[in-house]
Amino acid sequence: MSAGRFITLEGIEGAGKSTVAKFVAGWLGRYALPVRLTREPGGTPLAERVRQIVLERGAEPLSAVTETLLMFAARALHVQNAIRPALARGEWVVCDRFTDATRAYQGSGRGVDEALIEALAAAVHPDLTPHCTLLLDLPVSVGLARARARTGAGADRFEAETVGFFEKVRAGYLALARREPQRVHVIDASAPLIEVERRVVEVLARLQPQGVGP
Ligand code: T5A
Repeated sequence: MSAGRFITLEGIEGAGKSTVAKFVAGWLGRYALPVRLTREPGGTPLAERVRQIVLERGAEPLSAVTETLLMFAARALHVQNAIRPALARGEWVVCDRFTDATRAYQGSGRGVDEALIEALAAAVHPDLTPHCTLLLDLPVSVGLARARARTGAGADRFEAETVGFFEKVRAGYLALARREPQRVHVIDASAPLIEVERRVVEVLARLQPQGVGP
């Protein structure tokens, strides 16, 4: 059995993560690799329930720290009950967002202490870091226009945030990519989808196990 890989997709709303995640899963599937496509927050029945709590625009306020704890509560369920078992079976896990999203949204966007985020990451997924992160980067105005065209008036708690918030999130993501260039690959997501997919294949090809190629 060949070893699985853990691939994550990151970026602001409307960057194309879900679209590209499906493309990645399909591309890997062409080489008969076992693939698990998943997302955060969510990815298991209980974690999906936490997702509903954290995304809904309810009456009760949710502080930035509470939001962070809920993200990691969902992540703990996801890692324990889905990601680690899949990797142990040799599957390639393709995950739409992971801890970099907490670093960018709760850390850079909301100002939650980086030390708290890293302590929670170390507790929830010690020894688990994505092999490869595809950071789909594009101007905030373009991402929000795409996301809003799709969701219309039904925006969730994050989609209802200001442009200034998403500028901070985007800057946080780009800072992560500068810090970890071997893992985090920046892809221009404002390009036509076919061009984005071409760049993604270029990056994935470097991860290939023996016998797998573009
Ligand atoms: N969150 C999450 C945190 O704050 N902290 C955390 O730790 C985690 C894990 C939910 C929210 O939770 C927050 C961040 C989020 O606000 P989510 O479900 O991933 O996370 O929500 P969104 O980012 O809102 O997902 P979206 O569906 O809006 O964005 P995607 O997945 O990036 O975009 P996608 O693929 O749905 O594409 C959007 C539209 O653009 C088109 C697609 O066809 C679609 O219509 N599109 C393109 N059009 C032109 N050119 C391209 N290259 C295109 N690529 C896609």
